[in-house]
Amino acid sequence: MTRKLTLIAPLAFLTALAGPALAQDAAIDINGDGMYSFPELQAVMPEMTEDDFTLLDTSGDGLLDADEIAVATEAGLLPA
Ligand SMILES: [Ca+2]
Repeated sequence: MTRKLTLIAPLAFLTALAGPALAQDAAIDINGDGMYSFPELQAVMPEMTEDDFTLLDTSGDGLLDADEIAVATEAGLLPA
């Protein structure tokens, strides 16, 4: 029992540490590339229009990277 706990504690610590780096939601980022495409976002937010997406995609590469997702999430435009 004690041995099991000593294994779990460091794992929980690592998970907490990795948390903030993983800003992307796996439920949205279907292909797991760490970025949101318009179809991926529209699948979970049907009200999202291509114009909305273009506003969020400040670099204009057609994908929302971690920085763009963070800005949109802070602005309340994407689910946290
Ligand atoms: Ca982009």
